[in-house]
Amino acid sequence: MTIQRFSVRALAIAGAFAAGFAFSPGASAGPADHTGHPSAAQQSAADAAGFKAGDITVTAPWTRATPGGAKVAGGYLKIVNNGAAADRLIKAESSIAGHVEIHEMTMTGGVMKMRPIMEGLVIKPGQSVELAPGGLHVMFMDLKQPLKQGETVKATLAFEKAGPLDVVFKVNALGATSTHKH
Ligand SMILES: [Cu+2]
Repeated sequence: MTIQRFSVRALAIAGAFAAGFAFSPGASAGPADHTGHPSAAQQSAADAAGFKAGDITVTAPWTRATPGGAKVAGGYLKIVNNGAAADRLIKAESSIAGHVEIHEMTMTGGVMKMRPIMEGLVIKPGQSVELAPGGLHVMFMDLKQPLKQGETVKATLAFEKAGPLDVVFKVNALGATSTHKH
């Protein structure tokens, strides 16, 4: 039931993307206006606080710019479970990808291979799971357009208990290995 409800909502969200809604963090440095839009400072605070649904908080989602013709891109983020029960990341969707998988890296015969986690990614109560290069990651498959540095990618993560959670991935430079910028 949870999955069905998520799918309906995700479709609605994908439609909103298609309508051309643009997300531009830090585009304006002005003070908060009176139209209800967050100021740049408020947006930065929201980014720092992360994306929350129920007991789940997701922080710092990022991906990489893709070379021309690339059809896949990895997505990285940290998931914190502040609840008293385990939760699972069971699904992810984005309008920029034909589909999105949750992958882990495994060493097989000395070769690192990616494997979809079909049963979902468990986040134990009071613990966090980091999706990072070389390990767990979200995989955007069948990319519909190249990812460009400085842009953002919207996606919806679905948790078994916390439900759907809309997040925004920052697109870092081609070859970037972390979110740190100095
Ligand atoms: Cu992968």
